[in-house]
Amino acid sequence: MALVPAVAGAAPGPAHPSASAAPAARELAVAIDGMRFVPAALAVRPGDRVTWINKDLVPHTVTARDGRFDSKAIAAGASFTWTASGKGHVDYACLYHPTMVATLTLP
Ligand SMILES: [Cu+2]
Repeated sequence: MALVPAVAGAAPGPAHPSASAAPAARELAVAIDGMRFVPAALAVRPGDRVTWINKDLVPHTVTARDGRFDSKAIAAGASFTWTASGKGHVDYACLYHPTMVATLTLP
């Protein structure tokens, strides 16, 4: 009876995707609908274009608490676009309706 030496497994590991270069900027949309920002939390990258579309029948604003952007009044059916920049959390709100709050997060 021959002893067969144990052979360490040599299965190849899964292929790793190569690290990609900087991703392309994206077009992202946030609906203003029913007195809410949808989605209320959104991860963005510098260079992404974020467009808020007011689907309500009353005007709203998209106003960053740190002053990074302020749409002024967005009429019913109108929109506002901001090109993302900076870092960290950007809390924003509607100046007319203080319960309308949301956040963008940058890396
Ligand atoms: Cu509002």
